[in-house]
Amino acid sequence: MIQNIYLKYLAIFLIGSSVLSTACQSTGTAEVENDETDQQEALSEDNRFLNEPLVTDIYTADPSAHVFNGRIYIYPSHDIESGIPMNDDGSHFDMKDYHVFSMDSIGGEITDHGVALDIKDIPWAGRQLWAPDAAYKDGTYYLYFPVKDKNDVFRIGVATSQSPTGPFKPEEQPIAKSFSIDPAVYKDTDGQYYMYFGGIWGGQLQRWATGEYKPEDVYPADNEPALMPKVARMSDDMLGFSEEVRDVQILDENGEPLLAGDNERRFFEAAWVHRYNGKYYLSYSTGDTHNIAYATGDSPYGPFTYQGVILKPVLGWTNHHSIVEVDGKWYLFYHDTELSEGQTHLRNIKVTELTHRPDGTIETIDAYYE
Ligand code: FUB
Repeated sequence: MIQNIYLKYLAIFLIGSSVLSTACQSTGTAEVENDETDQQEALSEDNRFLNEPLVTDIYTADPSAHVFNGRIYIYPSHDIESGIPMNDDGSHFDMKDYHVFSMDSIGGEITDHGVALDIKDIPWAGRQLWAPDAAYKDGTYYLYFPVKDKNDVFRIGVATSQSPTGPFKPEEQPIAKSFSIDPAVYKDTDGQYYMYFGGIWGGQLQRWATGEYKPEDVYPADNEPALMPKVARMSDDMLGFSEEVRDVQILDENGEPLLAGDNERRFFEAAWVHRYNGKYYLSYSTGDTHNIAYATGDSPYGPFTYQGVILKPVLGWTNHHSIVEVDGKWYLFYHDTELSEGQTHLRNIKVTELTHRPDGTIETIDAYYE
């Protein structure tokens, strides 16, 4: 997950130059000290963050926001200092529990409801509780979460509660036929629920290209279609899939799949779906180019056609978001690393308004202001 040289380019970005995205390739740890110096300088020169952290006493990331019974609930990752050195598999993201937060309105006081699920209570879990999501159906709240199993393979689990804030009781086994990371569960207007998931690199999606797990990291060539996020309709009991997992196609303006070498636009992780004016919007992180991008389509299964960038790179390496409507306005929940002054694995959640233009396109958000 981490590519240290990004910090150097981030400093350039902060003082007004463009991010050199194609240069964001890992060169190991030799440049860390210089990179950190650059970032400190960038931070001290001009603190121009568009929004403030919502939570300041613990580190939080990957915010999945929902409105349940008129209240806003946020289901984030809970970042901690793991002491594990950074690597491209994201081993330093070694999270152990989830907290749920709530607010009665955007800008209102935020409540931390404490630990909602602890890794020690998940019978099949090994390590690394990554980005979760939640859903509600028929009186039960469902928390969906990715975690490595005891063989170090990411799977997606589910836990249930009668309360949106938990505590959540995990099922004994991961969701059958689930794999990789970043579950996002979307409820369609007809009452059907769909789970989108997947993430490359540390998220292991590339290991499932054949439909079975292979421990080698094999990626498509640059001129081949990129790895796509996955989708499956949820079963009535919300504890599993009711169909085979499918690819979600993301197409370019010519109707061709985005290519693996199209790092500026192709899917990396953090899929999210919302519906606006009858269109389905699939948004996601482009990972090593650090955007939240989006594509639109006419069905929850896609295909989706690439449209543009919702959120430009933030302070930190990862970019991960959710989009939710609250009282007729749309909001983007996201994270950056303002509180930890740029430490990639110590993030903080934020929220900002999102605007759909009359033609349905979304205004690009810059997480810094001029
Ligand atoms: O928080 C751990 C991982 O970092 C998430 O699962 C990814 O989406 C990235 O934000």
